[in-house]
Order: sequence, then C-alpha cells, then structure tokens
Amino acid sequence: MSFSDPAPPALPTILVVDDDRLNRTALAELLQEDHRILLARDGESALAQLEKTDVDLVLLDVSMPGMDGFEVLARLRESERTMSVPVIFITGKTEEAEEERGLLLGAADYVNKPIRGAVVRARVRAHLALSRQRKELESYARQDGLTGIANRRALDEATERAIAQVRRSGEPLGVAIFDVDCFKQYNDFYGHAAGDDVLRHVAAQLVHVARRKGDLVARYGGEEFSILMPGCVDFAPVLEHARQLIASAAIPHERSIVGPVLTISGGGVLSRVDGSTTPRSLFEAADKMLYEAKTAGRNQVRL
Ligand code: GH3
Ligand code: MG
Ligand code: MG
Ligand code: MG
Repeated sequence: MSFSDPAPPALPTILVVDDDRLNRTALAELLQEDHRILLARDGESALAQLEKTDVDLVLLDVSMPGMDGFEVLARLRESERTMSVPVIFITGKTEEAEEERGLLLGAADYVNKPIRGAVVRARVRAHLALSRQRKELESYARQDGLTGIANRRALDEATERAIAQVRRSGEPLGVAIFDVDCFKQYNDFYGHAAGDDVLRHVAAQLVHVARRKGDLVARYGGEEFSILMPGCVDFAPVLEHARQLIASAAIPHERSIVGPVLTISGGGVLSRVDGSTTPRSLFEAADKMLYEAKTAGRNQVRL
C-alpha cells in the first residue's frame, strides 16, 4: 500500500460481555472476521472498558455474578458517552417477562441461548447499520448544508458545553461573530451563486484560525459566522488574523463601500463566565462589538 492510499475503514468494535469463557470465545469466533472484538467477563469490567474505549455495539449476558446485564444496561443509559450504544442481550433467560424487561430498558435486541450463529451475525450487522445511520443523521442535523461547517444548533450546544467547561476550569471563553461586509451588494452585482461561493470560502478560511481542540467555527446565520474558543487567552490576534485572511484573498467586490475587495468585520468578547453567563449574553456582547466595527467603517475587528 502506498502512503497516498486512504486508510481502510476501521472495523466496528464489539464488546462481548459474558461470565462464561466458552460463550465469550464462541461469540468472538463468530464475529471476529469483520469486527474488532473486546471481551469482558463481568459487568464492572464491561463498564470500565466502555468508559475508556469507543464501542459500536455490546453483546451482553444477563446472568453474571455481581452486576447483572440489566443493571449494566441501565448504567450505560445514564452516561452521555454510552447512552446510544446499541446493546443486544444474549441470554439463557427465555421468559417473556425477562425479554420484555430487557427491551424496555432500551436493548436493541434480545437473543436466546443457545445461539444460532448466522442469526446473531445478521442481527449484529443490522443494528450496526442502524446505529451508523443514526449517527450520520445526527451529524447532518448539526452541519450547515452550504458550507459544511457547524450550524447554529451545533454552536448553541457547544456554547452551553463551553460555558460549563470554563466555569469549572476558571479559564476565559472567547466568542466572536464575523459578518461579510456589503454582502447584499455582492449578491446583487455578482449573483447569488457567486455569493454562495464566498460564504464557502469564508467558512473554509475561518476554520484555519480556530483549530485548537475544543474550538468551533460555525455558521451563525446568513452571512454571519461565529468562532468559539474556550480557554483562549489571547483572542484579539485571532480576530485580526481572520480579518486579514479574508482581505488578503483579494476577492473582487467592486460595489463594496470598503472595496474593491471582499472584507469581513468582526466583534468578540473574551470573558470569564460567572453564574449569570448564558450563550445569549455572550453573543449579544459579541454582536455589540460587531456593530461597533461596522459603524467604524467595516473591514475591522473589535474586542
Ligand atoms: P453590512 O456590511 O452592513 O453587513 O451589509 P450587508 O449587505 O452585508 O448586510 P445585509 O444584512 O443587508 O445583507 C446580508 C445579505 O446576505 C442579504 C442576504 O441575501 C445575503 N445572504 C444571506 N444568506 C445567504 C446565502 O446563503 N447565500 C447568499 N448568496 N446570500 C445570502
Ligand atoms: Mg452468564
Ligand atoms: Mg449580517
Ligand atoms: Mg453583512
């Protein structure tokens, strides 16, 4: 394989939880050809593995010494990290009430022992496919269709999380809004499709300025973008860098009052959050600074 080949898609990871070694081995052998298999012999070690490893599906025994499978599932559903992982019970408990309980707890499926290998494989495949589709839909729901960056919903959620994070750490939180200057005239003169190209370009450039882990670049609204930088201590250069990147691309904009190239203005706040800080208060403060940048002549940033 040459270095330019794309990495092969990772095999889905399945955690097999059963106190009986023979059962674990049988399931592992059944699935190991096209899955990565992890093993756990009891509920406690299953939960520990799930906390530190990304698992795509769990095959879960019910009767085990210590924590039983029902309790393991209940615990999984309590943690944000694991609450959506599909769980299939594989169990000798064949009573209707037990199967009902497992499904009501949120199991994806309930399979009785002794297992029929081909059926287990098919069910595993079906639930992995469903789970993959759900993840894809979730990710589309947080993505802006035009530019591919985060959308407003993702930004709102990330801002809530960032506020909680910096409240714990005591670090500052940087929030900025950028707005394309004289964009209405751009659309009017160059056409809406060219305007769309500009928005894609601006999005792609902003991604370069806020790219530490934990940073987020989002489309805030029509021709407005936002960056979120928890733990940033020096925010002003970031804003200025964004402004320069767009201006130096020298995209012609004959009808701009700033022109003759396309520019953006930006407003930001770098704040210590307290109990009264909300996403709304942060964006209102950033918007106020943006307004100042606009009235002061555009193609500038204010913090
Ligand atoms: P200012 O410098 O004060 O920001 O002026 P402006 O013309 O940029 O501001 P205004 O809010 O009047 O116009 C924003 C324009 O952005 C109007 C709208 O048609 C355009 N717009 C919003 N969303 C999109 C989009 O998805 N694609 C395109 N091409 N244009 C969009
Ligand atoms: Mg057992
Ligand atoms: Mg605007
Ligand atoms: Mg504008």
